[in-house]
Amino acid sequence: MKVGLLDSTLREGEQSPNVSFSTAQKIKIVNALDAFGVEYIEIGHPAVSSDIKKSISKISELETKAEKVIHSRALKSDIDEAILLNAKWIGIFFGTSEISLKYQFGIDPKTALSRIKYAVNYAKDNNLKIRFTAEDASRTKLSFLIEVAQIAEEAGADRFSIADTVGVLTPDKTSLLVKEITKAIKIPVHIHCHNDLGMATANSIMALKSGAQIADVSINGLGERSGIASLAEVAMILKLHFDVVNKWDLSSLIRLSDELALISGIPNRLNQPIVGKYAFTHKAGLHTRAVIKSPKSYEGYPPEIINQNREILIDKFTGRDAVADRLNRLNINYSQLELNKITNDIKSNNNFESLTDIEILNFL
Ligand code: HCA
Ligand code: CU
Repeated sequence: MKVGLLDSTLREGEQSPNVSFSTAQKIKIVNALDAFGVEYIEIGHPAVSSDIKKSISKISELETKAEKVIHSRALKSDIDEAILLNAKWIGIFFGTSEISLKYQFGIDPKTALSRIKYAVNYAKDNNLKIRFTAEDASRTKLSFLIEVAQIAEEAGADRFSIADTVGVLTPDKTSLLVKEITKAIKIPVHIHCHNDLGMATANSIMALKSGAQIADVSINGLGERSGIASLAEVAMILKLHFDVVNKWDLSSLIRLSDELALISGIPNRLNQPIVGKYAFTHKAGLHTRAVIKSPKSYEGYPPEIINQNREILIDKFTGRDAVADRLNRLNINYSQLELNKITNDIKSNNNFESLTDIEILNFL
């Protein structure tokens, strides 16, 4: 499958409540994303604030393998800012649903089409590469969305992005939508999925499977409200289940995620898929016994791929094998009789927290 990722941690991610990155933090994130290997990095929307504009100007100077995209409304003034910042790629967005036309712009569909055409034309005349996004595409009447996509293509857009701005798509609806749009235009299609129903990752994967070429993601899925699709999830699924050739460094995912949790102040859930502390922690006696024999028993993929730790808890759920495994790791000699006794003692201990090595040794 020929696909790629656009990371929007610096733009969409910074729209998370109470999150703001310093320029130094943004530079660190850009370098880490570039080392990971994402194909595009959205570096911010200059019109939002003067400090965002300053950081975009600094980041624009960085040498990266990834293409950097500057975000912009369909307004001459926004596009001019991007030109002044030496943008190569601009991401122009315009809300196309009836709700957007009525409440955001107060205009009719014909006026919307002419604004889109003007903005894309203007950016093209200034030699920018353009990704045009139909904001709220998922709630836009399909016939109008197709008109929008075709006008954007005609006016010179290089890419067309479908935004599920309020996260209402399902995987089957995403697939149908992407198929209709890819049939109607020749330029590559992108997908931007919000996670309001917890389906951003599934929808992004379905979009790529149905003909979209780039999926928008952010580290830890940060973004407005419940955020967007998570980089770790989309990248892992593509690597495990699809024949992707991209050279993404999966082993850096945990570090990226931990660092972002720290600087954003938004921690991962402990049981977050892939990057959560418990993603490879085994507890029930039956599970731990099987995992000690073969980790595959209760792991869908090996944690080693992403430098994640495997943990086997010792508590009242524990069986003899897990205790023996832990004692062996600690280089402790024991008889079968001792092992039985420790296991029984641990199982009758009602503490709900799992035991540390020291606490286990105290049972000897
Ligand atoms: C926004 C809305 C947006 C835009 C996506 C894009 C969305 O916060 O400006 O320009 O590609 O979800 O529609 O994030
Ligand atoms: Cu968004």
